[in-house]
Amino acid sequence: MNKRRFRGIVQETKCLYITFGRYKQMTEIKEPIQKLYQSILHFDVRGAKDAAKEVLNNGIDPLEALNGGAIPALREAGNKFERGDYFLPEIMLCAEAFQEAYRVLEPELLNKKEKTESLGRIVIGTVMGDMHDIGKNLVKALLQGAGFEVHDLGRDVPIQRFVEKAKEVDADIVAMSALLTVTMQFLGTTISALKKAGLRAKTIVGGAPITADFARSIGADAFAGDALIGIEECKKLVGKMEK
Ligand code: B12
Repeated sequence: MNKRRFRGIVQETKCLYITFGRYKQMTEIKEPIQKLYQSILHFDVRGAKDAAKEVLNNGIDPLEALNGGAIPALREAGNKFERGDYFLPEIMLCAEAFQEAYRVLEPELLNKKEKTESLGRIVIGTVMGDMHDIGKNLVKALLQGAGFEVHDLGRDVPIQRFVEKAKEVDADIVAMSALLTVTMQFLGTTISALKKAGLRAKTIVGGAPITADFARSIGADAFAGDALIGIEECKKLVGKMEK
C-alpha cells in the first residue's frame, strides 16, 4: 500500500470515530433519566422519586426528564397493557410512580415562569367519563409556567361545568383533554355547548387518541399532540405570538 492511500485510510477512520462519537453523545440518555424510565415502567414508586431528585441534583431540565424518560415509560406501560403483559393494577402503580416523580419535578417546572403579567385566562379539564389527568396536569403546569392564569376543573368534568366556569372567569381559552376513544366525543359536545352559550372563549383539545383532523371535525380552534406545542398554540389563540 502506498503512503497516500495509507494516510487516506487513517483520515477516513478518524472521521468515522468522530461521527460515531457525536452520534453516541446525541443518542445517549442521561443516567437519571434512564433510572426514571425504568422505575416508572417497573412500578418502583420510591425509585421514581429518587430518580427525579437525581434529575434536579444533576441540573437536568425537568422537561427533558419528562419527555425523555417519564412519559415514554407510561407509553410503554400502555403498550404492555395492550399486549396483555400488564394489567390494570400494574398501570395504576406505573401512574403512581409517575405522579411521585412529577411531584418532585413540578416546582422546578413552575419556576420557569416567563412573565409576571397574565397572558390570558384558561379553563382546563379532562372531559366527562375520563379519569386520565397526567397529561392535562402537565399542560396545566406548563401553561402556568408560561404566564397564563389557569383554572383547573380536574377530571371527569361534566359539559355544563366547563360552560359555567368559562362564563364565570370570562375565559380566553377552554382547554380539554381526552384519553379514551369512548370519551373523545365529549370534546365535541362541550365545544358545541360553549358555542351555544355564546361564549367568546377559543378551544384547544389534546390527548393521546386525538388527531388534527378529529380536532378540526369537532370545530376546535386548536389542537396539540404534545404539551409544549399546546402552550405555543394557546399563545397564538390569545394573539401573543405570530401565527
Ligand atoms: C396512566 C394510564 C391510566 C391511569 C390514569 C391515571 C391518571 N391519573 O391519569 C389509570 C390506571 C387510572 C387508567 C385507567 C384506564 N385506562 Co388508561 N392509560 C394510562 C396510560 C398507560 C398512560 C396515559 C398517560 O398518562 N400518559 C402520559 C401523558 C403525559 O400523556 P398524554 O396523556 O397523552 O398527554 C400528552 C399529550 O397527549 C398532550 N395532551 C394531553 N391532554 C391535552 C390537553 C390539551 C388541551 C393539550 C393542548 C395537550 C394535551 O400533552 C401531554 C404531554 O405531552 C395510557 C397509555 C397511553 N399510551 O397513553 C393508558 C390508556 C389511555 N388507558 C386505556 C384504558 C383502556 C383505560 C381503562 C378503560 C382501563 C380499564 N379497563 O379500566 C381505564 C379508564 C378509566 C377512565 N374512566 O378514564 C387505553 C385507552 C384505549 C382507548 N383507545 O380508548 C390506553 C391507551 C392503554 C392501552 N394501550 O390500551 N389508565
